Amino acid sequence: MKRLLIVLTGIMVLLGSTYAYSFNGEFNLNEMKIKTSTTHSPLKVGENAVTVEIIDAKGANIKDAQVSVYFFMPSMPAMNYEVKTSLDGVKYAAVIKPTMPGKWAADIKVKKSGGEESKVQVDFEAR
Ligand SMILES: [Cu+2]
Repeated sequence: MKRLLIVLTGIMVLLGSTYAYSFNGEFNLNEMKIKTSTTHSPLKVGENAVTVEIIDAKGANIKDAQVSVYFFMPSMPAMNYEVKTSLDGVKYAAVIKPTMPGKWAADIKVKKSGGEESKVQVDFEAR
């Protein structure tokens, strides 16, 4: 019984560390659902292709928004970069380049056509 608890705790810690700093996520923003993803998890120092998918309340992809990714190191505010995305199919794609390993955050900025800009924050790690 005790061993089972230890194993379960170990699994939870592992899952926690995998999920907490992944760029992959799903967020609610106003009436939209924002899905962020990358093929590398965690991200690496250097170039990483990332995508942002925006889905409206009816489940349809929003494809006419302006989407940019502002990413920075919360512990080193001078390290900050912003990239615009371009629509690739139904997703907005960009390449982001964390310049050193550690904890980063990205503001996913979404401006719907004729609307105001809003954003969600993704915490991620680069290794
Ligand atoms: Cu830094």
